[in-house]
Amino acid sequence: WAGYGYSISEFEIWNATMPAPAPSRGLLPRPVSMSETGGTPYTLNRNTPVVAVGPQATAPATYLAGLLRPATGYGLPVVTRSSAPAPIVVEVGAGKGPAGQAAEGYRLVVTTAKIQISADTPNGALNGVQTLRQLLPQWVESDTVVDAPWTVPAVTISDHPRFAHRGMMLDVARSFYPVHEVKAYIDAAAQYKINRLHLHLTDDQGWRIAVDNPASNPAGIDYGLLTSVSGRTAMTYNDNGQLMGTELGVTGFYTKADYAEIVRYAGLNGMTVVPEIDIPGHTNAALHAIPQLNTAGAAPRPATGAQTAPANGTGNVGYSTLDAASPATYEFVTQVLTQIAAMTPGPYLHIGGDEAHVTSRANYTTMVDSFNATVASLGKTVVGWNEYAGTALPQDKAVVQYWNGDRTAVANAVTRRGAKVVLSPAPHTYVPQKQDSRQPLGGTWACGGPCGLDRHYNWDPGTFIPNIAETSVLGVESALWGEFIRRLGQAQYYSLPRLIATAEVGWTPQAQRDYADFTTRLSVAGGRLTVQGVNFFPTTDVAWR
Ligand code: TNX
Repeated sequence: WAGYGYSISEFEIWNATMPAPAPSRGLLPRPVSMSETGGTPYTLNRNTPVVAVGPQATAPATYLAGLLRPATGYGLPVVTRSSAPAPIVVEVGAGKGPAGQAAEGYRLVVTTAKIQISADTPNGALNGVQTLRQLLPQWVESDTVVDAPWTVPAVTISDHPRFAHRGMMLDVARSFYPVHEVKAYIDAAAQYKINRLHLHLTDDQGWRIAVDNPASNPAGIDYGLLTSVSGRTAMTYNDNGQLMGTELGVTGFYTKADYAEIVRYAGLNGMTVVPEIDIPGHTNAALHAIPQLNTAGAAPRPATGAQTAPANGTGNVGYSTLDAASPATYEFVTQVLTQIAAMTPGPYLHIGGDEAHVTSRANYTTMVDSFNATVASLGKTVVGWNEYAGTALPQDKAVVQYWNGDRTAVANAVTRRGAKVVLSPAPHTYVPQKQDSRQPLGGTWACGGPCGLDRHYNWDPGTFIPNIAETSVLGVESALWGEFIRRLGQAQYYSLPRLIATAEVGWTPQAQRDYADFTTRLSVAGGRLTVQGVNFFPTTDVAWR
């Protein structure tokens, strides 16, 4: 063997069957309750159908069969039946899942003779499918046929999330991701039960969503310019404030059909899309494209590349604003939000509101109060970054997304306006922050140094904002800002595995979370991600196997 460059012992290690780490069989996120019932595992059979019980079971059953077919090469037809007995069953209906966990809970029972997933809702069943998937050998992730023993250990699992919102934000404005890359990003996250896709669609560097010209258009705005002009811009800075040479961010934009396809694909994967139009700051791309948005007599703003980069810090942010005194501002915002609302089936519309550093407090309040009311009139729940916590939030119908700064203002929004909270504290959820020198472009401002996997794991969303009840916390969200990250490969490299930490922070009860246990379970996930072709960061915190 020596002549071939490897030794027998290495070969044996490579060839050995790695035992799954106890407890919880390497499941991510860790389920609320699981017992190994022992005995002979279930073995998938070439001729077994996947039986959907209940009209709503077809989608999760189809998803399961679709996951299993490429690697097994089995046909796995999905058939519908009205009652349960069969080897593989996905059952959806009121009262089928764990009591009191209708939205997303599931039960998974595996015996020598059968696999059964039961839930009240399709998304609950989908969560059960994602768990089942992790109980199969990692080769199930292969997109071509593998000759492997398709066994599943005998277990009984009853599981549900701690928080309803387990999100990930993708900044497609600074650097664009074509639809197929967004889908791959969804694929990697969905297996960890991430259920919100927040798309940061607009910023200084680009405008990434098509808006049509409306019939009534008093200001004579050509909305097509948003994408024909600012769907091409993308001049970006790294975290040290350096312009990335002549290397532009990726440019492009989503047509309405593209956006509909993302919404559809996210939905198949149990994810709700939360679109963000960042206003009144972070608006250089709109000001550059639409002359009417610029203060009367002023020239349209130049593209972002002409702006001066700061010496260091968070990239070049906070230098643009809409004009509070101009009627065109409100006409434009209402038109854009109306069209985004119409193409978004989910309940949320995010209006940004962050870092409006060149907007006076009074102008900020005037504009954001108005934008809040516009979102409410469209029947959506408004979401904004925590800078907007003090504006006129619609009563019991607003979400504050915390990233940095004043936590008391967020608590006040909860107490006074009945707002809910999504937590994206920069040190715990910002994935462009570097983990070590292998991520040279990453920033260090959030943690005052590297932001490792442990920082993303070791925090409690239930107590993060002082003096509010945990029921006011909708959940957590990982944020992939795009100043220097380019394309899917880098997005995955910076997000994973820290996104998995966020998934578990959002899912697993605090008392059942332990970093050593987490990294032990994670140690077997690297192989699975590798088979999937996901470019994760092999952090030294984990003894990858
Ligand atoms: C702050 S976080 C921003 C973004 C940047 C990020 C990283 C937030 C709401 N705004 O515009 O991309 O820092 O530099």
